[in-house]
Amino acid sequence: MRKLAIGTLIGLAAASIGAATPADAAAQPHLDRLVKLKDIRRHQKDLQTIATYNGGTRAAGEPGFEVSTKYVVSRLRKAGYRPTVQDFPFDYYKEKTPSVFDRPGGAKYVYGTDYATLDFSGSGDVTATATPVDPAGAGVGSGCEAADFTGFPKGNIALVKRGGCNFSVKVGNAQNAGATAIAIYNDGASPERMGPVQGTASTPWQIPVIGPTYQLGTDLVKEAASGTLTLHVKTDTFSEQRTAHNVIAETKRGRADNVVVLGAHLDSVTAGPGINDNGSGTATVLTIAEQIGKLGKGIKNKVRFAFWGAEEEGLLGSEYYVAHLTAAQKAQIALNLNFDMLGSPNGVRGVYDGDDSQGAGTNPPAGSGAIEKVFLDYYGKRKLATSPSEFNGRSDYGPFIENGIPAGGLDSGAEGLKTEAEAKTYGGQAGVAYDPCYHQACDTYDNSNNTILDQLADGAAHAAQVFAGSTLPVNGARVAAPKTARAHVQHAPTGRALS
Ligand code: DTR
Ligand code: ZN
Ligand code: ZN
Repeated sequence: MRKLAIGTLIGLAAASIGAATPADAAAQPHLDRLVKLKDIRRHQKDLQTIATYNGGTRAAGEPGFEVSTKYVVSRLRKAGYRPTVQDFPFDYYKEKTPSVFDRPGGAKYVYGTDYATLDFSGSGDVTATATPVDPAGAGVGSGCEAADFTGFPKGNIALVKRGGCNFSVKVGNAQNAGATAIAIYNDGASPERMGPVQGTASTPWQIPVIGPTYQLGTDLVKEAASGTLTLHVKTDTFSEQRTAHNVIAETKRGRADNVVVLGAHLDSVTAGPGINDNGSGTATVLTIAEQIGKLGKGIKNKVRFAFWGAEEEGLLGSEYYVAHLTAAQKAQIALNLNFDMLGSPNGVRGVYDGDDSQGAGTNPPAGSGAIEKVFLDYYGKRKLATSPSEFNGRSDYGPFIENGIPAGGLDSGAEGLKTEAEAKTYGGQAGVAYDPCYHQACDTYDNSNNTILDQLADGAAHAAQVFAGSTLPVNGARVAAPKTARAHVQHAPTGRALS
């Protein structure tokens, strides 16, 4: 009998961190079992339908995003929440027709193979002499300093090498110097930096901005340096300010001063429906929201669900959200969990490297390592291998960690290539992208590894349950101290204030 009681307590310790009583343990269902793949796939199917009937995309500023927002709001209401919709402005951009790049009377370059158009390129039809700008990259990068354009012949097309500063800095300097177009070619600094430059110039510009491959760019620079090179660039783009939204909802139960934020971005890129990126995270967080009420008194800390808008435009929704919190509201957030790309077809089980054990120099806020450990312990127990995912801020946890809020999360990989070692561990194909449909039209309902999606959703649900119960190892918050002790803490504080 006694032995049995101890056994129960040990079982409990795996699901929660301290402070629970055996009575809680008996009542606790397991959220990872309540969050079912079938429900996640249903949401993904609905998001696919929304995209299919709205021009094939759910990108911010498009009808497919507006309908996706309404979908999440209505599902949350149905689940008993009172969701709020937070609007924010952003610069909408689209390329109306694919750009043209050629040599008058000569070679025609292939869009998507030889070059790409950068986001926020202006429109134009320019035939002019090409001038290499600081091709050796003296000082900081090529075209990063206004001085790089000293003597630049007004009206010419600037040939600039990638690297050293944001694309927008190079474009701004070129435009100021009187360039009629700018080609920012790749720098060949790594295998991923050989192809066409697919990037964003951040804000709308007047002049066309294209990104040739490393090979084409260096060839053009050579030619321009040894004689006169005439190029033709034509772009047809559109930009205006539009409104995007975050959808936020939270549990009624739980401490309001120690909130666990679970987030996923709701938007896709313009190229496709975004059912893995990020219908998978959206559907998982939504399903957790639908099921978490079954934990009842197991919810000691409020759980807030966030469906971010315009992540693909540069984490705009999460940035706006964090920037518009008061200092007091910020202090009430215990941690952020982020779920972006959970079902990559050639994926891995990635856990954000919150303690930077890989030595990437990411300097995560204290507590992020404890979050990582909750995921690692969970998969360790299930004897499922995981891989550290660089904690580089490339998704919506970025604005949280920048504000010192500990964060963590899961992902199955994006455009990176699966290694031989990963193929041995997880199956799939080495040398092929984790998600071969990343940011493409083929990121549909069928673009999913349901085994990995199921396992990552389990981990997400487990972590949500653990932190709804206690965030003690992450931020030192102790759930519901006994009343007498609380009264004692309220008077006669000593030493330095903590908040
Ligand atoms: N932010 C993602 C892609 C992405 C790239 N690296 C990571 C790491 C962890 C999560 C996501 C990602 C996108 O939405 O495109
Ligand atoms: Zn994406
Ligand atoms: Zn994403």
